[in-house]
Amino acid sequence: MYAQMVKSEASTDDPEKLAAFQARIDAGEKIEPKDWMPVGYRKTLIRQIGQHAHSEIVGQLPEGNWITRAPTLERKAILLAKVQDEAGHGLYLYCAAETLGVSRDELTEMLLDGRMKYSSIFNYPTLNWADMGAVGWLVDGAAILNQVPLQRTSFGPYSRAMIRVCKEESFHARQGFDAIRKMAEGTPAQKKMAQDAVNRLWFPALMMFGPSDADSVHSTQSMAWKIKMNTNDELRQKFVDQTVPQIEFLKLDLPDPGIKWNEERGHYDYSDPDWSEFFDVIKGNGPCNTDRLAARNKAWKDGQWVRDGLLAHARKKAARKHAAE
Ligand code: FAQ
Repeated sequence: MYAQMVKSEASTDDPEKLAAFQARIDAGEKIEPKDWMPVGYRKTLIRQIGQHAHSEIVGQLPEGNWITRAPTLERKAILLAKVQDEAGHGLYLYCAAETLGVSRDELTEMLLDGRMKYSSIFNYPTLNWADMGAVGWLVDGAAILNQVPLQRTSFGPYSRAMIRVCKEESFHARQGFDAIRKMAEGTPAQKKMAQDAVNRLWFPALMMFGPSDADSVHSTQSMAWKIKMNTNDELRQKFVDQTVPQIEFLKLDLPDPGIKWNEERGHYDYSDPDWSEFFDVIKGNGPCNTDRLAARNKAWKDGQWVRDGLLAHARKKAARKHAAE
């Protein structure tokens, strides 16, 4: 259905409509699902919102893995709430994508058979409890920096979903910082775990913002359409500038010897992540890609009877209503 829809729309991209559409974007108007939109705008949104939704859902796995091993009841309750929130974020985003004419089932199938991506960060393992702090602090911290500007994105349903998501993400980042702070201020062994978590997750967190601007395929068009509000490197720099003082506050060592304050630029210099590793991970060759997709495929298969039951119930209800009319 999605492929057919995109094909049938291609002919409508006439220059006058395109110019009028761009004028609406430039004037800061929101585009709503029933408005005319260029086929590329629709496709880009489906790709980005879909990938974002998948990231929220797959992103539950590395943390969900630690719910049963949280060190206290309080930490367990917090982590459980956070992981549930991520499921909710996925649902808001799938709903926003559905307004563009693609179904949640289609999106899920594209994730499961590898046609759609999810964030590279979730292909790294979470090895100890300090990783739960580092994920909340660094990964949700990076996600927030990307998502706050997206509250102003041009597509109405995406923008509104982001407003709800951002409220919860702030709590996620704070609980992560609190958990890592406890470890960093703890016993030497706990401090070592915190340092190890930061060292391992630093570069994968930087990669979340996407390839360098020189290698970003979509940024120019997406920014013209206000599907993206900043370049990848702009947000990455913001993340480094915000996070380095936090690492220093925690009295942990900086995870990159290249981090240095640059007076002239008014920003921290830092080393680039290993971009060959990034491209390898998004091709499916990261440490956990196979496990993550296997877990999602299993969940989809195991849930078939629930979907069948719900559909049968809905059909029965509709038939009863029809008979009564
Ligand atoms: N991972 O041309 P660009 C979260 C791909 S939410 C995988 O620069 P674009 C919350 C990109 O798709 C995290 N692939 O792409 C949470 C493209 O490939 P394609 C998710 C990546 O779209 C916390 C190619 O590289 N957030 O974490 C990545 O303009 C804790 C070229 O790149 C969002 O999705 C990557 N990191 O910019 C949940 C935010 N980066 O499709 C649970 C919305 C790039 O042509 C627990 N998305 N690629 O084959 C965006 O802002 C953008 O899509 C970017 C990428 C900035 C991610």
